[in-house]
Amino acid sequence: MKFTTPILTKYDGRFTRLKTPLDVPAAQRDPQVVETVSAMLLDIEKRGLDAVRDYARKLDRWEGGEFEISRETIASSGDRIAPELREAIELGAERTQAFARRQREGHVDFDVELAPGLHTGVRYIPVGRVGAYMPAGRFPLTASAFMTVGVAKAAGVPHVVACTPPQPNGQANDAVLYTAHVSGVDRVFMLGGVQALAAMAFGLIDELPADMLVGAGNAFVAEAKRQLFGRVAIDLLAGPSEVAVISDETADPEIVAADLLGQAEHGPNSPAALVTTDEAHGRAVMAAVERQLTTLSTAEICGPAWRDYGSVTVADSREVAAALMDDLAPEHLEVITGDDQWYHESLRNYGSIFVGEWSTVAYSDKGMAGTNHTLPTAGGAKHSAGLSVSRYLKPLTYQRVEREATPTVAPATITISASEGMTAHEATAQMRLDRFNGVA
Ligand code: HSO
Ligand code: ZN
Repeated sequence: MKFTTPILTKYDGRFTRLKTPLDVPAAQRDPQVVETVSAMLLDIEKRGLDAVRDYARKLDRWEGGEFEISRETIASSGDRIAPELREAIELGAERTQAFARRQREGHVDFDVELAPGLHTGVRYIPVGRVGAYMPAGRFPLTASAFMTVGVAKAAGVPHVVACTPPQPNGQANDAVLYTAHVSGVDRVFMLGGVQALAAMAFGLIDELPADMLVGAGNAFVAEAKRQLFGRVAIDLLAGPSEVAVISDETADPEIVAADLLGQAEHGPNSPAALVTTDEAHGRAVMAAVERQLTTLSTAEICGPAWRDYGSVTVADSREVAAALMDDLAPEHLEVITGDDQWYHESLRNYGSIFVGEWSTVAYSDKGMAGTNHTLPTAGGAKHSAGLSVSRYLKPLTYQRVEREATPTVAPATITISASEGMTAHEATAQMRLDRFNGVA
């Protein structure tokens, strides 16, 4: 199959945006998707498990029986996969946990005495109940539970349930089950899509509703999370996976091309952007992509992605290259240049950065780099970071005000409350001040 390449654009000094999925209507903003999900959520909330069963029959080809996957089936999933896959999954769990535990140590409770007797502080308390969605779409994305279940457990979440849709053979994917198992999952249900998220959020399959829903899925799953947000917390709303590379003449075009195709593989609408300070290098990468597409078994996916969502931009300085990237704010950003450290220190907007030619996105995708692969897409990296231990922790504040602190808090509270006309607020402070002064 022959795919046309994107055109190489020379950055001409005027501000141009790189191609992003925001340039096309995102699936989750498709009114059809919004309406379908809304109707399903209302129906499931009203009719409960009966509605879940109806949707499971219709959409998951579920044939009755328990949704819950037994402890034995989960525990023995490792025996049903190849030994080298089992070992790879164990390594991924170990790495992801090690990174997450280290990040957990960075959240340190504190207590500060802001004035004599005025003690305030923060305690990091994990969310109580997490529901993780483990997708099994075009590819099973085995590592997903490291990031959702495993990191939640490292944060100290006491109860984590997971849902995964049945495969065409009616069973859950064993590699996915084993990943969830080694990540410490408490319960797993074989349930897909909107009905799975609704069942977790409404407490229909577990004893209690989930407080937070995490995990990637298709446009319907993302839309369900968006509509349930508020009632539950969510990790983020993921669109098509993205990759961007900044490289120059010091980079191997074959490596850059492979890494662009490496994420374009996620789907025909997965953007892959190259920004380079060297035109000849940009052209060499484009030629390498074409060559690699002729032998790649998933060229049917990567090819259209590259054709429709690929971009190659020549910037005339590293400052311009960095500015273009910060505006794109890609999910994954690779830097393969003679100036890697400068870029690493200068760039501000990305889900996760991969510095140097030996760092490739797939290492993080599959859990081997220890970092989380659940990252903001579609420019979300401008305002948010990806999933991590921090997302599962609530920095809860407290105040313990001793009698002696009263003169440092009450009078100003009285003044502000009185000026607002909030008499009842004023009274709470006045009463204490009077007692402190011994007049009441
Ligand atoms: N790149 C995806 C995660 C993934 N890819 C897992 C392959 N396996 C979203 O960050
Ligand atoms: Zn990926």
